[in-house]
Amino acid sequence: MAKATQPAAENPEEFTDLQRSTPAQSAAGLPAVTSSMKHALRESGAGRALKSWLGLNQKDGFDCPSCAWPDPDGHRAATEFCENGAKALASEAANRNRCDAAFFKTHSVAELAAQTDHWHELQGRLTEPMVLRKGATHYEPIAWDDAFSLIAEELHALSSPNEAIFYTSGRTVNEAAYLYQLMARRFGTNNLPDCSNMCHESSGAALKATIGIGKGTVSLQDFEEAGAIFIFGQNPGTNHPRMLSSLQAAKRNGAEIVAVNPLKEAGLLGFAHPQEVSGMLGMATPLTEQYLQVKINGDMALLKGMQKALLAAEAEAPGTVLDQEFIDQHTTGFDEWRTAVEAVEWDELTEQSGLNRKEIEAAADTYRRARSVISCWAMGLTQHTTAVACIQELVNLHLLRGNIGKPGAGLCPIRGHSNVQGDRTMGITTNAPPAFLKALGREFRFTPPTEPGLDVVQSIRAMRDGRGKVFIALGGNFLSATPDVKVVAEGLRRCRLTVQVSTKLNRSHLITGQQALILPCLGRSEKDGDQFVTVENSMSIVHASHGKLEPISLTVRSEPAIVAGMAKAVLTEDDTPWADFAEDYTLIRKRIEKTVAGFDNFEQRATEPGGFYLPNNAKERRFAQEDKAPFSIHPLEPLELTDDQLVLMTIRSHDQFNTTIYGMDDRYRGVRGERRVVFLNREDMTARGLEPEQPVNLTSHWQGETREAKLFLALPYELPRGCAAAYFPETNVLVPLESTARVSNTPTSKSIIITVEAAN
Ligand SMILES: Nc1nc2c(c(=O)[nH]1)N[C@H]1C(S)=C(S)[C@@H](COP(=O)(O)OP(=O)(O)OC[C@H]3O[C@@H](n4cnc5c(=O)[nH]c(N)nc54)[C@H](O)[C@@H]3O)O[C@H]1N2
Ligand SMILES: Nc1nc2c(c(=O)[nH]1)N[C@H]1C(S)=C(S)[C@@H](COP(=O)(O)OP(=O)(O)OC[C@H]3O[C@@H](n4cnc5c(=O)[nH]c(N)nc54)[C@H](O)[C@@H]3O)O[C@H]1N2
Ligand SMILES: [Mo]
Repeated sequence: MAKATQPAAENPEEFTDLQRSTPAQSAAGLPAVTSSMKHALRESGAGRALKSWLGLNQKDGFDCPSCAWPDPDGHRAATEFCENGAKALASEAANRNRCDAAFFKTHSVAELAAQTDHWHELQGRLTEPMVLRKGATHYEPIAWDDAFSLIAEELHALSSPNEAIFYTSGRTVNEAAYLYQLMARRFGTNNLPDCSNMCHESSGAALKATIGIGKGTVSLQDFEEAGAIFIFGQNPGTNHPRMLSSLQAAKRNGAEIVAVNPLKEAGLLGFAHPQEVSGMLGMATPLTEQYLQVKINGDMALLKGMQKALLAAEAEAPGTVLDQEFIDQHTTGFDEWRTAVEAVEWDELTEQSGLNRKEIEAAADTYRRARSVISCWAMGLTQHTTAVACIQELVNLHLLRGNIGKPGAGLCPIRGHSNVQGDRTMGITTNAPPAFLKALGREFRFTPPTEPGLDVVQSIRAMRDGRGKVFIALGGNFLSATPDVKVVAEGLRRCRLTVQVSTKLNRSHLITGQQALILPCLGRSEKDGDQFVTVENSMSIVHASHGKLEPISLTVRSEPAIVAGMAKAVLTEDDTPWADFAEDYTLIRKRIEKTVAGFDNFEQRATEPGGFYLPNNAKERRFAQEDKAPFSIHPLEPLELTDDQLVLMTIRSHDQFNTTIYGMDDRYRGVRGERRVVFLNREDMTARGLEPEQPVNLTSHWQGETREAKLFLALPYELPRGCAAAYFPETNVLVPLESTARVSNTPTSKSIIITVEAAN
């Protein structure tokens, strides 16, 4: 049982069955449809699978639990789903297997911890509340009320409310999130870390300081009107497949598309629409005009290069390139900023971006020629030390030609989890705006704490150091999703109690505090009596979601009911009607309406077909500083590497949703049957004397510390020299806890400095 004591994400260090083929040149089409069917049928009966698909993203149906891409406003095809949405749903609807009391009686925690993430995924849904008592080897059943009493007892035993940590993952619906933050704040803490801390926190921080709102400014309509679309550090073919239909439509309307990515991702090269005949037959629309294979972390140099080229073009033909009226009316700091950009040398920019001057100038030219430009980005920009600065360089680029707040233009951070943006709107944040805290205090007659709470990285430190003693998670898989897994495991084990509100088994149920609870909840696809819930998508549209499937068991509860149950047990002096909230979500929505801006007439507007938009000042060109957006000045900050070091980005395969491993294939990249692979440039392999498929060990280097992940198969792949890629969460052991983005404190999961050695 030596393995079981390992903090897991690095386990098991065994190979499965690698098969390779040529990477794909386009995404979706028939293979996507057949692949979704395969997953659905394996996990549940044909009837349940079909029913779940029919309810997905329809106007009276439920919101897809996979990504946060919005649904089209007008006509929806009977199958408005994508391959990976279907997989997410198949996973949630799974009813072949169950993790019930008998399951936990058969398998000890140690035994379960030695299994792979993929095996966990195949065990089906969690169906009843379970407790792991002090010193026990197995989980055993516990009544809901006893579980809530245990939580109350442990929370009351703390010497300060700040010893409790309330984590949220981004699938949690608005109503549950609202109650959860209220409970934490009434209990007395702002310790509300969330998955966003590891995800788009850098985007929020960058945008808030410049355009005044931490969200994007575009709608689906803008995609139809865009003159050009730039896609930085995002792999939509896998992670936001429904975005491909919008890109295809944009392209047909004449938009030029530019991709910026160290990897040639199939979904950025071409798209075969599965709902069109030509797409089904595999005839793909080529998507990108220009594909810039930037070096990892080289985007800032590229963006500065583009800015420099635009300034030069303006100097050559004054009045034709920049939108001077916009700059004068809506921005500040242009002159200082221009001086700083002009001073940067081209050599530095080409060296750091890995692109030549012609390529950069061509990208600038596409930007200049377009009447309106949208820029999209995801984790390729947000998980670096300089992430916030880099995103602000992108804002600078948009300010130059007024590409914010006009049709077909804007900034578009593509969110991850389906309701991560909604959770923030509901107050899941360590540092809530004073106006919100004030409204909350007034509505519920208490004084909310104002001291900022602990984010993900700070929470890990607190648990490691014994300052965080009770850890409660509303969804997610904290152990496997966070950096420096061994430290996280040590921290969780030090806790007195860890609590997971979850749909499916994961490692955070297996590396626990001295006592642990599993509280199983309904999935979004399931009926919750006759109640509905609400969510907010990546484009600030709030809408209702109605579950359609029969609940997996009668002993699971909804997320709002679980949070209300906990709160009622914990906050005994409190007159908040927690039990009523659990019975009737309209009462929660009334409170949201009274305390969160933009939710007037919430109940009615939520049920209108398609929902409603939240207000967005940036769209009206009312920005951060007295309605103006500052130009931001940032120095270039290249990563310092020695000759033998590479930069590793940790990315998602096609068959996973974050730490949930649906399958072992990464179809578009031509890799099947194996996840322990590392993609390397061929010449970097030769320089190290490595053969294709040779087993290697990875060592990360951070301020004199090293971390190891053993046994990966080296695969030659088309990516810039000095760059490497491997899958998350297998490589999270390599991410140093203290290596985070400036300002946002997001772990630098895309800039890990490593060396690669042959394993023997
Ligand atoms: N099916 C599926 N859908 C998902 C998820 C999932 O796991 N599976 N996860 C959801 C979540 S929470 C999120 S946040 C999103 C994530 O969506 P993505 O951000 O698309 O996910 P990653 O796999 O992390 O991909 C990052 C992309 O950035 C590129 N990249 C890495 N470093 C750099 C860099 O320095 N510069 C540039 N320009 N590019 C870089 C990589 O090559 C890769 O293509 O997807 C959401 N949707
Ligand atoms: N190295 C590296 N690390 C990363 C990243 C990376 O790119 N590289 N990406 C980061 C990003 S962008 C993110 S968002 C985080 C993700 O971090 P998390 O959100 O914490 O992780 P997930 O894997 O999405 O969580 C999956 C678990 O959520 C539970 N779950 C699923 N649906 C529901 C539901 O409806 N309700 C409830 N209560 N539970 C549910 C299931 O039990 C499942 O096992 O990981 C981050 N970690
Ligand atoms: Mo994310």
